[in-house]
Order: sequence, then structure tokens, then C-alpha cells
Amino acid sequence: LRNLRNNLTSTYPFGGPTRVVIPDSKIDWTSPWPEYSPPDFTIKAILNGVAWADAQLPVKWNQEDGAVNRKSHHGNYLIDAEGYPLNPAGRTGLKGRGRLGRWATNHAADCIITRFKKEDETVCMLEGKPQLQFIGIIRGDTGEAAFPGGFIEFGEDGMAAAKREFLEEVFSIDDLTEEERCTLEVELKNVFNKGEMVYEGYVDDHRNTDNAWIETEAVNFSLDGLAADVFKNLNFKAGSDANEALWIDVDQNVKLYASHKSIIKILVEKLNAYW
Ligand code: RP5
Ligand code: MG
Ligand code: MG
Repeated sequence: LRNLRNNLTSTYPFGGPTRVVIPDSKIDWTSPWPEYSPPDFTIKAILNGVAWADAQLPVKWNQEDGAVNRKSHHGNYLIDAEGYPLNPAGRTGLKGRGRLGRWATNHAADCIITRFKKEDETVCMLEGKPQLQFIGIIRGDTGEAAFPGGFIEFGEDGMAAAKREFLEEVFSIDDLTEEERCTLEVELKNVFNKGEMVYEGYVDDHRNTDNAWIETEAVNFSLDGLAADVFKNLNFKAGSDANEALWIDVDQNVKLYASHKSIIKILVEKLNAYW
């Protein structure tokens, strides 16, 4: 996990302090560094209290805490002498929660709807391998291409959250009438029939801090086994935290938010698709 820190920008995103520079030898919490004293930063909205954030420092770590899952996919994380959870990827140069609502793991889900790219009904082959495409979004916050995704809400599992985020970000489901919503859900029923977990774990997200980090459940729904490609007849309408929704061709040069490129690569290898 200590390698999943490439996206930690020196200044915390969207108006935060500058992170303390961490030498390689001091990434791990097990390397003593008594003088380490990073800036403590949590955005005001979270400190003022919002439904999606912890109201106080929890005590039930590494377990289910009521409706909140405080487990990590990577085993038990450490708690420091003051009672703060420690990022399993090591020091990040900033303490507090930054923009993340939960202490420790902030569970997210990503929805990866894929098909093999076709031209005139024929699969596009590159170097003898089929080219994969997925439905992506352009994020409103960073302008980067990404999977539709977001944080898991109360009572949801990763599958449900992935599906909900897809409908919000790619089809603006919250803006549709009840009737339009039903029609869309019927159209997409077969798409969401069979989801496969591609990756469950830590994501290299620029919002991560010493005490709060994102782990995702990335679920793939493939259109290739289905009788017809329903998306041929549906128009994307980006919503929520997405500015645009589009099919994205996958190869080694694709540029994606956070850890999404390494996640799509897992799928490419599994499907033996072009990279
Ligand atoms: C990423 O942040 C996750 O993989 C997921 O795509 C996303 C969740 O955050 P929001 O889209 O809700 O900002 O690290
Ligand atoms: Mg969202
Ligand atoms: Mg999102």
C-alpha cells in the first residue's frame, strides 16, 4: 500500500494546507519520527456537522460500528496513542480528515460498465486483442475522467452503491420524473443482473490523509453477454458530481482519476483485452 501515494499533491486539494514532505524511509508508521507534526486539517462543513460525517471521534475501530463499517479491506489498521486511526498506506503529511467525512476507511463504490468496442458490428481488434470501452464521467471537481462512483450510504452494499452512483452521474436519475425513472430502470435491468467485483481496497486519492482514506469496491457489469446493447438507444445525461458522461476507450495511455487506471488494467488482463 505504501506505493499508493502518487496522487498526494503537495497542497491538499481545493484550498487546504501544504503537506509535510515524507522521506521514503519515514512512510511507514513503524519508522519512528518523533518530530513529525503535520498540519491538522478538516473542512468546515464536516466540523460543523453533516449527515455523512462522523460527529465525534469513534472508539469502535476495525469493526462494524452501528450502521457504519469501520473495517479496512487490508486488515486491522493501527490506532495512535491519542486514539486516531492511522492510514495503512503510511504517513501522508497531513492529519485530520481533510474533505473526508469518516475517520479511518471511507467506503466508496465504482461502477464499470464495459463492452468490447465495435465498428459496423465487428469487434475492433488491436494487436490481435479486442479493445475494451467503459462508460466514464468527467469529474466536476478535477476535470479528470473517472468511473462513475461515490461513497457507500447507510444500508447499502458496494453493488447497490455502484448502481446508484451510475444512475446519478450518468443519467441524472434525481432529475427524472417517476415515469422516466421506471422506464430507465426497466431498460437497464439486464445490465445490472450480473456484477463482478474487480477490486476491493485502498485507492490512491488526493483527499487521503493520515487519519482518513478511501477504499473502493469496483464492480464490473459487462454488456458483452447481453442480447442487445441497451446503451445504443439511451442518451447519457451527466448529473451529480459529473460534468459529462461518455464511452472511454481503454489502453495503456488512458488517463484516469485516482487509482482507476490500475483498476481498469485488472479487468483488461482478466478479459485479455488490448492495453
Ligand atoms: C475515488 O473517489 C473512488 O474510487 C470513487 O470513484 C470516488 C468517490 O468519491 P466521489 O466521487 O464521491 O467524490 O477515489
Ligand atoms: Mg456521486
Ligand atoms: Mg462521484
